[in-house]
Amino acid sequence: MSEAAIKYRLIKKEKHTGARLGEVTTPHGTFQTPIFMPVGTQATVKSLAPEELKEMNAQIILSNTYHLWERPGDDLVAEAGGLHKFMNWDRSILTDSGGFQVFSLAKLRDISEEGVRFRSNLNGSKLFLSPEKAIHIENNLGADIMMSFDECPPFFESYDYIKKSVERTSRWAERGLKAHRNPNTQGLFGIVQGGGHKELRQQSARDLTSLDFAGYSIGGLSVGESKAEMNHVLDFTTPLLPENKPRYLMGVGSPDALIDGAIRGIDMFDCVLPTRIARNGTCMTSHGRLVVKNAKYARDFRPLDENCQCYTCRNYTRAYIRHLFKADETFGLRLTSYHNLYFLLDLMKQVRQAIMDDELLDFKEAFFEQYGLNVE
Ligand code: PRF
Repeated sequence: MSEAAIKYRLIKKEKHTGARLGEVTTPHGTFQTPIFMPVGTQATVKSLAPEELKEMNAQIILSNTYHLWERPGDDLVAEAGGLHKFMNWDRSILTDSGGFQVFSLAKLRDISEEGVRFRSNLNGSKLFLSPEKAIHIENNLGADIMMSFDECPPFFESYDYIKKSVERTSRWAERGLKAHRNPNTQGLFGIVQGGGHKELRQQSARDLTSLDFAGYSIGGLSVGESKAEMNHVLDFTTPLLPENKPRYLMGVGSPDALIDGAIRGIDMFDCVLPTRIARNGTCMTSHGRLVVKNAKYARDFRPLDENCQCYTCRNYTRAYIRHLFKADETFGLRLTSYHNLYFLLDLMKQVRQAIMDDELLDFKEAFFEQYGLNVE
C-alpha cells in the first residue's frame, strides 16, 4: 500500500458554526487549519526572505505553475532539485495549476476539450496547456499540494455555459488524476466550480468527490461577485465536501472573508491581497486599513498597529515607513509586506483559538466592530 502524501486530521468542530480546527500533514511538515497561505507566484513571496516568513510562522506558501513553466521552466526547477530546494523553502508548498492564471492573464484563449490555447503574457508566444501538461509541470516542480487544471468561468456567465464548463472541468480533473506520477509525495486537489448556481456546484462536487482527491478546493469565487453572494455559495457548497479532507477556498484573503470562510468550514486560504496592497503602502490593522503614505502620518511616531507584535511594528514608526515610501526606498514595501502577512497569519491564529473556545461568532463580532465592518 502506498502512503498518501497529504493527511488531514479533524481536531474539533466549533459548536455554533460550521468551522473546524484541523491539522494537515504533508511531506514537509504539519500545520494547523484554518490557515492563510502567503503567495509566492515567481518562487518568491515578493520582497521577503524565507527566514522572515518562518519568523512570522508561515507554514505553507503558494506558487504558480503557469509562471514557473514559462520562466525559468519546470525542467530547470527539477534540475535544481525541485521547488523547495530551488527557492530555499523547506516547509510545505502548494502550486496552483495554471488554469486560473491562463484565464485571468493570457490573451486570445481558445478552450477545447483537449485544453487551452493562448498567448504568453511574457512574450506573446503561442502556448498550450492541458490537464496532463499542467500535472506534468506540477510533478516537475514537486510541491506538496498540487491543483487540478480547471476553468474558472466568470461568476455571471450563463447557466448553460457554466454547466458545460463544469462538466469539462470534471473530465479534466479525472485526466489530471490519471496523469499524476507522484501520488506518494504530492497530493492532488480537485477544484469545485459552478459559479453562483447551486445545482452546478452540486454537480461539480458530486463529480469530484467520486474521485479520490487528497483535498478539495472551491474555485470561481472572489471574481467580482459580492461578499454576500460568495458566502451564500459557500453555505451550500462546503457541506458537499468530505469531512476527512482539507477544503481550500482559492484566492480569498480579506480579513472579513477569511473569518466568514472559516465559519463555513474552510480550512485553507491564499491571496495576493496582503502583499499587493502592502507594496503601494496600504496596511491591514486591527482598526481597518491604513494608507501609510497619507500626509497625516508624516509626524506620527506610532507603529502601524499598536496591537501588533510583528518585526515592523516593534521597530518602526508610521512616519519612518511613510518617509521610505515617499523616497521610493524598497525597505518600506518590505516592512509593510512583512506586517500585512503577519497580520493575516496572526488573525488565523486567533480564529483557531476562537474555534477551540467555541467563540468564533463573538470573535467575528468584536473583530468586525474594531475593523470597521458591519456584521450582517
Ligand atoms: N481556479 C484556480 N485557481 C484560482 C481560482 C480558481 O477558480 C481562483 C478564484 N478565486 C483563484 N485562484 N485554479
